[in-house]
Amino acid sequence: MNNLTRRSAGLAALAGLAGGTATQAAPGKGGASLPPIVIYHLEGRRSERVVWLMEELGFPYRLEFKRGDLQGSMDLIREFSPIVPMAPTVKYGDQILVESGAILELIVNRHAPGRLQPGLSSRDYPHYLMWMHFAEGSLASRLFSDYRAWMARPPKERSRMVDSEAVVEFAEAFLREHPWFGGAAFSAADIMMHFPLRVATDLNLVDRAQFPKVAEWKARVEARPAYRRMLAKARPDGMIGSLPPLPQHAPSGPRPAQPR
Ligand SMILES: N[C@@H](CCC(=O)N[C@@H](CS)C(=O)NCC(=O)O)C(=O)O
Repeated sequence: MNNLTRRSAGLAALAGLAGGTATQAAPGKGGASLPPIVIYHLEGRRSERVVWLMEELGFPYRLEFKRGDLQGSMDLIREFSPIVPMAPTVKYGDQILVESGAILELIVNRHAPGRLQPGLSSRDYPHYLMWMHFAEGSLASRLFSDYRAWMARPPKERSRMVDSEAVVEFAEAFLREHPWFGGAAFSAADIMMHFPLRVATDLNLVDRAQFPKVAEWKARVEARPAYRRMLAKARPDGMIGSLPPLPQHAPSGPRPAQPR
């Protein structure tokens, strides 16, 4: 596909196939005014986090993707940002941004003070910040490295290292004590944690039945009106192009003892 055809595909996606535009809303009280936001998106992938956040906040955005066509959506991203084509890629005013966690923190901190995160001096804030970063830094990274390794060679026993089961168990243990990943209230940390915790069970990396608190939390966040609006706009035909689940997850239970 040449550049002109790609551009036409992009325009077609914008005109007809791409998701909707949220209603205009003023940024949170005391927040800076929001520049135009364009979210380059892949259905069912991490870019949903940004759409979901904007829906929670009632902030305007434009969504760019080719409905039902992950490759076509990827081509739109590549055309816009060839160096590191990833979803999400966000046009924030005239700046191009990647990394969903950074994008969420930027929007919340700069444009929605006091919303979707605990107060800076609250007891919940350190946990909130930890989960904001744990989602990609430790959880998603371990899930996908286990997935690749286990696809190549199914495991016979648990790893001695912190594995998929250990990182999901950490989340389960936290949810035994707190209703949300930001502590007392729903926050951007719940938005960050949703994708990897969904992947953990959808790809059969862990045994769903072993993590009832995660399952109950997942049902609660997925019932939120903003999540439902995100689905309608950003995943209108349900999940497409899923990776195949593992035929079996690693045996569960205690990790083998560390070698001396
Ligand atoms: N840590 C990044 C990860 C972004 C990422 O890897 N996104 C996936 C989709 S969920 C992607 O773009 N994959 C395409 C590729 O790696 O070629 C974030 O949280 O935004």
